Amino acid sequence: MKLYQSPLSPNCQKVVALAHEVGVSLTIVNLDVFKGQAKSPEMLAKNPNGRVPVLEDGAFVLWESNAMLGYVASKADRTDLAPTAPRERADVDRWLAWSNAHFAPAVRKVAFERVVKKLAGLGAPDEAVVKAGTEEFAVVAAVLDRSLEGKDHLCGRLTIADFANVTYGAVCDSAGLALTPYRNIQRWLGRMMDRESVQRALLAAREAR
Ligand SMILES: N[C@@H](CCC(=O)N[C@@H](CS)C(=O)NCC(=O)O)C(=O)O
Repeated sequence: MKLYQSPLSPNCQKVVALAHEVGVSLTIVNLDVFKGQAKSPEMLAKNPNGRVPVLEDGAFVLWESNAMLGYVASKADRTDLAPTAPRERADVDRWLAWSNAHFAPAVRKVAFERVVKKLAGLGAPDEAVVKAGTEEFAVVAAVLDRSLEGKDHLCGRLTIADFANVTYGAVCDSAGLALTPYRNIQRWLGRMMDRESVQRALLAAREAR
């Protein structure tokens, strides 16, 4: 399988981490999204959204990182990570949707202003956006923290829901989003970041900086 990606993107890192976790081999093609490489005619033909990641498995092309998590887990026959029983599946789907709709947008808002702009030479952070993102983050982090009470993983045991959220959790520190008030998130994030699969994905990202 081939993954078109940007190493700095949490959406790409989560797919790489899961692939390491389940032993699926990925051929990585790095694109410079700041130079518009995700929006070249060739890439737009693969993903009309002009974004990464894009996964190619033979003639099958898939975009949306959380869909990729389900696909990669299924290819590896890991129904423990992507369950099929209706309620277990729905629980995992809930956290995939929540990540896309709430957690990722809040973290991304602040990370873009404070981390990406610096890396890409896009000027100073817009403090109004940072403030709005930080307020959004406080709401979603409280939800995540409460949901992790008494649990090692989001759905009770390790699933793709943890992979969907971990790389956004991992970016909080460098974005200046403090996790100190959220003890359950800290414990869960520490547990996830101890996994070799996650470490390998994040190391590749750091090396690319
Ligand atoms: N919902 C999509 C979001 C993809 C996305 O926003 N990717 C960003 C990198 S994290 C991107 O390609 N940005 C480049 C651009 O918008 O030009 C997913 O989860 O795959």
